[in-house]
Amino acid sequence: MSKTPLRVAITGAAGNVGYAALFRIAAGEMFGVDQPVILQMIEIPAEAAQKALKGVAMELEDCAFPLLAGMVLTDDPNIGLKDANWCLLVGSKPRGPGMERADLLKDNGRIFIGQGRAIDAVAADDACIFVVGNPCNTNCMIAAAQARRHPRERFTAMVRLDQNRAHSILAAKAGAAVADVNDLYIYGNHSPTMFADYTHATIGGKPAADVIGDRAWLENEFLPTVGGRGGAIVAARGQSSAGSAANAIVDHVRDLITPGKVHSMAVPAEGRYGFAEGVWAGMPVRSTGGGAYEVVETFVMDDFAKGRLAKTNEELVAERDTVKELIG
Ligand code: NAX
Repeated sequence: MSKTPLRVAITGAAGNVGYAALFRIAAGEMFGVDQPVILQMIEIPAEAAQKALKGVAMELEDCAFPLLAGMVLTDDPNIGLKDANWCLLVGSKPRGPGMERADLLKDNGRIFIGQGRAIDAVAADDACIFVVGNPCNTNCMIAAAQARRHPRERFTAMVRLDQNRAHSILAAKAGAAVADVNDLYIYGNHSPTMFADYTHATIGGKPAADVIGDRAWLENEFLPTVGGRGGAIVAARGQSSAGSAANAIVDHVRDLITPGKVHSMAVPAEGRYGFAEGVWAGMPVRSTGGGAYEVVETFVMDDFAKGRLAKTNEELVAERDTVKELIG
């Protein structure tokens, strides 16, 4: 007997990242090749966005995906998030020319308050909420602050693209296969302040720092290259990451529902690794099944790593404080 379809809501469904992610979800790459899905696609009311959304739905139809059990197209979060088992919050307002970061935080804060309330009102009891739209850590914190039915641990934000970038960059430097790089996790904000912890990473089972043999490169080139990769993609492509972001969305969710997988997610920090109370920070987690996880707290940081953690924490605290009044 076939499984009951999962309801997967996605905001910003007609945007770059949404467009790239939807086909992979419908193909079964996120939830498995025996799991039907109903895609509940949400866009802003503007005519152009709704028209584009219709076009995306037409293309999904044209794929004749056997797992695609239905589609909902809407501009209303209360319809799009209704009974959703997964809420992928991808859409957000981009930073305009001359716009202050604080204004961006507040504008997006309002969006995520609205969506957080809608999730609380209409999403499935078992809903997992996954925030991609930037600034994703703080947007996630804002959405979670609206939750009464869903525990805040169910709200996670994406640092997986940063982990994947770090893996590839380290593997290339070592002349090793990506699969040989392990235990490389992202801490803190999804921003250039993040810490891609090479100090515990291994390459072919040996400490990465020994294999690379160049601490200065790791500190002064590797970290800024990972942190600045998003900007480098924009400079090269004229558009921000879409295919790789969609791939990271698939990786985040697939690993979150795969018991035993250890991977990077932004989660409520609760003082772990020295992060402040209330912020959502990237850190390693081990999935325990059904979208649940436990934080891996056993990595002991050296002074350099502690300094990097403090820096990214400082930025998260500043973001939290900027939106404090908004969320009460
Ligand atoms: P686009 O501008 O191409 O698409 C965003 C879409 O969201 C637009 O179609 C817009 O109409 C829609 N939207 C805006 N507000 C909405 C709302 N309130 N409800 C529903 N839809 C809404 O951006 P795209 O390149 O797709 O990026 C989407 C978001 O992902 C951005 O915030 C971006 O910064 C963020 N990213 C985060 C990443 C991460 O690692 N955490 C990586 C990829 C991506 O850059």
